[in-house]
Amino acid sequence: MANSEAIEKLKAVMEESGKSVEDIFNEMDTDGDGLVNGPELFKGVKKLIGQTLSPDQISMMIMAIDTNEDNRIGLPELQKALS
Ligand SMILES: [Ca+2]
Ligand SMILES: [Ca+2]
Repeated sequence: MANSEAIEKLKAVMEESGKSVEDIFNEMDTDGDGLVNGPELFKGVKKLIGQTLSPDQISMMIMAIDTNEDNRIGLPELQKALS
């Protein structure tokens, strides 16, 4: 599965469940530090869309979403990716 597909699926899950980007973000940010890191994204994608991504796919997805290059996904970055 390509990253863009994972992002599209997240969007679909969000729309179908009536969740906001913020809800999705908070579900992924399990340690509550306001950023989603690799392991959190891996678990979040697995939980939300039922897909197990490889570490490479997770890195690529972070690179695609991460605009300030801190290797973490912030809420504004996820909002941009899912809008
Ligand atoms: Ca976190
Ligand atoms: Ca970032």
